[in-house]
Amino acid sequence: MARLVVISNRVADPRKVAAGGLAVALGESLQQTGGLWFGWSGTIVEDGPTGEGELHRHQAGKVTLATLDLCREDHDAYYLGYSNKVLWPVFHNRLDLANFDAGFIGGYRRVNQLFARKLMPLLQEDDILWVHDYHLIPLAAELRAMGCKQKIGFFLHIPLPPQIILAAIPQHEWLMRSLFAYDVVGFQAQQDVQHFERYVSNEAHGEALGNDQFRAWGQTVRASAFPIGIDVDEFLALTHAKEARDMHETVRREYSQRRLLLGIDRLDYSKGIPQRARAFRELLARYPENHRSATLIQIASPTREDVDAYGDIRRELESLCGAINGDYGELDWMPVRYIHRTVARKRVPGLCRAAAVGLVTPLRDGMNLVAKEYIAAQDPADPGVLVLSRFAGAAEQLKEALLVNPYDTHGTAETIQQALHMPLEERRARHQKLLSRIREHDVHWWRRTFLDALREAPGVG
Ligand code: ADQ
Repeated sequence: MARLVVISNRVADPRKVAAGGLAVALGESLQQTGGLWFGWSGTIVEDGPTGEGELHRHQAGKVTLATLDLCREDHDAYYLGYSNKVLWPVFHNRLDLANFDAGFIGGYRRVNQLFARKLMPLLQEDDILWVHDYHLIPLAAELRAMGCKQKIGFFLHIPLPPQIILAAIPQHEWLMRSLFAYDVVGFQAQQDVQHFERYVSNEAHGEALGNDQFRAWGQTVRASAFPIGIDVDEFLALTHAKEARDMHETVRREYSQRRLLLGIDRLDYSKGIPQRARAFRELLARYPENHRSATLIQIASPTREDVDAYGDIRRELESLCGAINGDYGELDWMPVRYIHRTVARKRVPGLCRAAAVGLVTPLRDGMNLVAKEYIAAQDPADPGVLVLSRFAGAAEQLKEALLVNPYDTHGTAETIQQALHMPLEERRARHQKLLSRIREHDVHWWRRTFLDALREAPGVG
């Protein structure tokens, strides 16, 4: 079978149990097939020349990790700038947080060109390449310009916004045109494919040819939804392992008289954490029966702290949690436990299992794997209830969750109350269906269907 080459902004040792969507999802996949994983090393070279970077290679089991240093100027424009101040906010419908500084695009192009230049000599003739996420949209176009004939697939982990929002990016046409240098473009949800189709027909004056084939700018690409999943068996094994059981025990003991609600996220404005806290406050205001009982544990891991909007969300959340505890707390009960930290991955299932309600309420999310992890961690005999935002890609699949509009504080509070009072029979029935859905479309299914589609693509060679 052809060697798999994965390219993503960050590279993680697939043998380590790391926190973070992509590392979790791809690690095991690469380890199984063997191959090359290429990306930024995480090292920033102060005062280094732009468009240059030293390449490092490590062997991690069957996988070669090839990583590249970036100089400060390139890193700041490519990563902090264009990726995280333009593409991330706009793709999550947050034009208000976007900064269209004209200086960012140069760094973004330069780093994509650098990636292409350093990757080319490492490629073998029958490799297949799988590029990940918004940092690297133009990578295939750069590789093709250098003569790369191998099949190249792209997977966007975040949502594709509607045409009218995408068009706010000054370089939107260049970005979308870059996607046509790939053989297969994968999105998380059907809705993203619809946005792609609208853009192609209205903005690029192209057309949908049927069978997920799209034509524009004289090129054809396949674009389909490949919703990412988790490794359900691995997560179940983690759930039953000692660390998770100990965590479960500790939490159960500490909160023995309480009903727990749990949120686990990166502290990102897309995750709707302040909105969730407000819905929880509304629950306490409307239903005093929950006083001294309902307790929200919110674990939010630090992320992208060099970007201003992340400092703002942190301050907002801290003051909100403080206010809720001040208004409703008692000497023997704090309604919100807010923890600004990453929990060890081995403990996450224990926390999930102890929570009567899982709150996954992003304002916008490509998929959201926490929703799937919460389901996998439940005790089938007495499962908790998942409250899920309709704006997460996961909502297209997880229809038996209680879906909410996270902007609607009142509606979300009502749904949380419903979740807290759901009869056991209904909880079991919903959980059983949800579990079979995440089993059917797990991470192995995702990898297989994407790579099958890429292998079957006609290719340019
Ligand atoms: P992320 O936005 O990072 O990923 P998500 O899908 O929620 O989001 O994955 C986060 C992972 O990190 C989960 O495995 C979760 O358990 C873990 N995690 C999050 N916060 C944690 C914490 N405080 N402590 C410990 N572990 C924590 C992007 C997209 C998503 C998409 C994924 C995968 O934004 O929409 O689902 O990629 O494609």
